[in-house]
Amino acid sequence: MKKISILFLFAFLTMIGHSQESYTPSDENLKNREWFQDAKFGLFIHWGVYSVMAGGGDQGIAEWIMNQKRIPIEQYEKLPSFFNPTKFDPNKWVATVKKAGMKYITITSKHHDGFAMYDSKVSDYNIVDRTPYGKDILQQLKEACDKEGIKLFFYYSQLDWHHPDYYPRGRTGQGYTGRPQHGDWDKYIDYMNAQLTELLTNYGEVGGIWFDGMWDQIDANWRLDETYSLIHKLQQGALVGSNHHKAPFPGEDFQMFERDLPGENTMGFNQTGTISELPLEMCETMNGSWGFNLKDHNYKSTKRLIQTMVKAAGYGANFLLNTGPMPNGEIQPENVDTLMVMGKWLDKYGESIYGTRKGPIKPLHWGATTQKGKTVYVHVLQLAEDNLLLPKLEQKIESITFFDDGTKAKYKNTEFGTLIHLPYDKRQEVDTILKVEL
Ligand code: JFZ
Repeated sequence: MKKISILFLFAFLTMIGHSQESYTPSDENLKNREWFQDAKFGLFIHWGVYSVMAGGGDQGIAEWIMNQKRIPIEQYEKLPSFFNPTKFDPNKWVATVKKAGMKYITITSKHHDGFAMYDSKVSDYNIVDRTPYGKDILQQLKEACDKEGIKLFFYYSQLDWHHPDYYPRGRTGQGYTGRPQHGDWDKYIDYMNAQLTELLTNYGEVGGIWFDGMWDQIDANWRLDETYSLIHKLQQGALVGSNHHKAPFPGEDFQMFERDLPGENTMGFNQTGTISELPLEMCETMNGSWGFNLKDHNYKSTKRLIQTMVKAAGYGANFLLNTGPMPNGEIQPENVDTLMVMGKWLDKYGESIYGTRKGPIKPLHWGATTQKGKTVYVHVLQLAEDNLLLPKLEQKIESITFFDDGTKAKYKNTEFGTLIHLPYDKRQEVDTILKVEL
């Protein structure tokens, strides 16, 4: 009798184990979430045949050019025949990533234009079958990443401006593409799941899948449960995240914020404001575009980018910084320069970022805190006053020192918090870091 009920219980547990509604991440998945939170800094890569158009002389987001310029599929399909990145050197990319202090790469496997940057057997609308280059970018990059211990994540767009069965259409890809006004939605989801199966089967262990595009029609029947189960079945450790700008759905392993710090909504995308208990990640552009844009030279300063990374870390969030490689396969020199400056900063101050979690004080106008064990790193990013009032901590402070020279900081505990004296000659241009020992 006991045996039978245990058997039933087991059968029941395996059943619910496959549904993401009651998703319980595997041990491997939980381990990778810790790795992810320790990693803190990654490179986002938006690369596709759109890079050939380099934004078309507009300041806009260059990977959207098909939709912005209303280019019919029949014409857009010529772009792959011009795409020949003879200077693509995956080892060079990975060397740059390492020097920048980044621990992982997230690259577009298929963006909204529907073009696969890898050797897909499900559709010939891919880099191997349609371009003179004829080689699988993802495979080469994965090999280079494996050699250097860099994890590789795949961005995948659920939204598709090319596939006829992406029907009914959503907010974008309407009217100009030349697709018939009918289609079989479920066939499209099957196609997407088949491509995801390729991505999770043919490239060894991947970091995870970074979904985007659900926002095109948030209420469509995406069959998320099935897709997320599939991914977790194929690779238990793979982390799933989605840029739907909503609170995370069951089956997701991290939450992401697009061009905003967690909880902020300067872009107008992130209305919900929910910050979940999952690992967090914020993605950001270096200029205004994700894909390579020849016209947009409005680069953010390294000071601003480092400060954003620090604030993100103060929320416990990773910083996924984007570059859009050029059609010849090289990363823009301006972006490489930025990455080198960030890498140099991290060489010196990485201890206060890598392996930390959000600190006891949530980011405030003056900066942010991160924490590792009994050490709290107080990052002072901007302060006009002579003293910083650090809000009261739960634990007693044993000592406060300046990160740069290890000298003791003068401080006084008050009823509002700890008043720390910050002499001007101790201040750093980007981030004055104090080490607070508890
Ligand atoms: C999305 C993509 O559209 C974009 O090309 C890039 O890949 C970025 C990382 O993610 O960005 C969005 C998402 C949602 C909207 C606009 C851009 N939106 O809701 O209008």
